[in-house]
Amino acid sequence: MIRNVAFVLGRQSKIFIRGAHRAANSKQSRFLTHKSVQLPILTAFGSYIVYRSTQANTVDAAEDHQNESKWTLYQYATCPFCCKVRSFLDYYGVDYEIVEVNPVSRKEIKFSEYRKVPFLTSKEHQLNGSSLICSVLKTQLITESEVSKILTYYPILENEDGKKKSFDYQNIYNVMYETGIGKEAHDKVRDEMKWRRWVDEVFVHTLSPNIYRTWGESLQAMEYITKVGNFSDFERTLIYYSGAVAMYLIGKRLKHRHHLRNEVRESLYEETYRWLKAVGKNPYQGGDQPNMADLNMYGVLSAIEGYDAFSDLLQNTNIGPWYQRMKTKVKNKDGIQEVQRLKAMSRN
Ligand SMILES: N[C@@H](CCC(=O)N[C@@H](CS)C(=O)NCC(=O)O)C(=O)O
Repeated sequence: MIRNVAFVLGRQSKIFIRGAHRAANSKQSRFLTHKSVQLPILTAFGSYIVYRSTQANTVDAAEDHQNESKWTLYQYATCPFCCKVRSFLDYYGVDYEIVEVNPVSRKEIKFSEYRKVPFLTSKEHQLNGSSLICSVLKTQLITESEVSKILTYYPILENEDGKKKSFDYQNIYNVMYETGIGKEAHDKVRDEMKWRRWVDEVFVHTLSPNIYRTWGESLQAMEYITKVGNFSDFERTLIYYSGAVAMYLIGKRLKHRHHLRNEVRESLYEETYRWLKAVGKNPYQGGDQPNMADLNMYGVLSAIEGYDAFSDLLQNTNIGPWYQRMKTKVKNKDGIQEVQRLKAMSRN
């Protein structure tokens, strides 16, 4: 992950170290090449690597967590994509339980070929990635079709880029209205899909550089992340300090990678205004009621609630009323009524 402490850990520490080398030619070089800073970070990462190699990885989380509840969400509590899935599940009143994955050992997801979170499992299925999860479950809620049938609408394509193989689900922003929809509804659906993609490809990238913007903010984020995440006491202490340093630096890299403004708050505000323009005079982007774009935007934004970046956002834009409306909708599980309405409409 590029958006959360988990990013610092595991294989991502390699990226951090590579980043440190690159930064030797940049403004960050003064910081990174200073021995008083390098040593504690490298010691911390060194001890982490030794520690990780001594961990036993024998938990079969799939079996442990598959019994009572229909769906199990594998997540990092603070990851925006996971927050997005939780908001979706809560809004539609879907029954689920959570497995908080340890970002260091990731032993809870050893059984899974898909190496990221969030993913959702049931006895028969595994849904990988936040947008696929939302689209498949929304389709299931309104059509009541079998998940195995619904999954055929989201085929996986394999990409081979040199040695690297990756897999992409298709149509992840499509809810499959099996009965077909009229022209007006179709235009709305296209708009909804466009904004859902924007949340994943644009908006979400403004978050990390903003929550790790300064040393103070980076420590604030790490304090929260280590508090709610699944860490051992040893990892918690190690990550609080080394993670704050690493994420501060990674935040700067991400700022460049995603072409954010030098003052990253400006990018956060600009993109938020873009969203508010799409909402327009209506209470929601979906009109009188939230659509999937509202829900997804609310979900990722809720990942930074409590941070300075979020209070600044409330003070400098007028996102507050929309955010509050969404929060209430999710809390009240209003999606349950929406599904009933949609089902009644398709019967008539
Ligand atoms: N497109 C995926 C992105 C998920 C993602 O990037 N997850 C991060 C956590 S926020 C992750 O698991 N990264 C791998 C890791 O931390 O090892 C989605 O929408 O779910």
